[in-house]
Amino acid sequence: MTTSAPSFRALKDEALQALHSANDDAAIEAWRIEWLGRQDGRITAILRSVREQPQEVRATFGAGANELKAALETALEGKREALRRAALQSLATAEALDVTLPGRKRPLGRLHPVTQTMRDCLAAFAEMGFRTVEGPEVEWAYYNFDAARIPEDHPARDMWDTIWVDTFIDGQRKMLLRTHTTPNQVRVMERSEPPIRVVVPGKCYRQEATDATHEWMLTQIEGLAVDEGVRMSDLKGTLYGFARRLFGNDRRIIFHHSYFPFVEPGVEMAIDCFICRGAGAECRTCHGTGWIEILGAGMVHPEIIENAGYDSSRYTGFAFGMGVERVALLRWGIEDIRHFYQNDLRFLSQF
Ligand code: FA5
Repeated sequence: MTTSAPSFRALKDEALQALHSANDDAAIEAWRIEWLGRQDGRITAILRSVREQPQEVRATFGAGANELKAALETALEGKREALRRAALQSLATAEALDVTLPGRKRPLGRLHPVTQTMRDCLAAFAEMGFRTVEGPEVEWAYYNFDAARIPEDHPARDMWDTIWVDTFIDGQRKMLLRTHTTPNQVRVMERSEPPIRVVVPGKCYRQEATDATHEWMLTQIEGLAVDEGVRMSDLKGTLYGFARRLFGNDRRIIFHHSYFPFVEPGVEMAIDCFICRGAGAECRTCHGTGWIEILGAGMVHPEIIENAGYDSSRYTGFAFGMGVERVALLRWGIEDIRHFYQNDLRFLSQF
């Protein structure tokens, strides 16, 4: 093949034009193979043919061919660089930050009002020397009922009240979602020695028709104090102290007699109704009584003290079981307990 100097220019023009219209990596690579490929590239073929040129033009031909190769290599590098820059440019545009846009608000979470109330209650009892411990939510019928002197035929055991776990042991259901935190009285006494002063918070479950003051899932705090010489007046003093701390001095409280198989005597403590202040016969919250019950309490039954292995002539104790949702209703003047578990942020974010 003999190629003259002017045809080098034509080749160069042709090559550069082809390179110009190659606009991605694949097209550029195809161009490189066509022109500069080591095996069959067109420039490589020209360089191989230098030897075949007549003596008198060989030097000029060789120089022209090398110049053409160098020009195409430079153009190739330039094209690659231009493509890299264009890619970076479009990335910069696509991912550009507009620093003038207003920031996106990240809402802060907060504790559920029942959790806040529970912590405040536990703190009030901690100040009076009560340690917080916990017990299981799925409980044995033994601790929930038998050990608390709730006999087989007690209505609290009925399917209507209790949510049983469908596991049969000796043909009977023996596990349940605890209906109260009272099983922890026995659990704590089994593993410790007097003096005892504990509070046990936790969720409880009952098959309950819900209304403004009843939910089927409720949170209780059980309190237990056992020592020599613990008296009913200690129970009342502790609960008065708690009520003042949570509700202030001007809130009125009342104790009246009640029956729970695990205490003797038993009481209920109620706080004056914040909605009707005792004046509303139709009040949905207190049902016209003027009082909202927040807890059951009493002196631990001597039989339970004995069953724990303590001498009931030496040791006495008091216990209480408080509904935390009821306390939360009262402190914020909420008219319906069911708001707490409907997950409506318009309600929950007010606390
Ligand atoms: C009990 O659960 C006893 N274990 C309390 C107790 C403990 C008495 C220790 C004596 C000694 P009662 O079912 O009354 O009792 O519930 C206690 C408190 O839990 C109530 O005063 C109320 O504040 C709350 N409570 C009960 N049922 C519900 C319910 N369905 N929804 C919301 N709160 C409830």
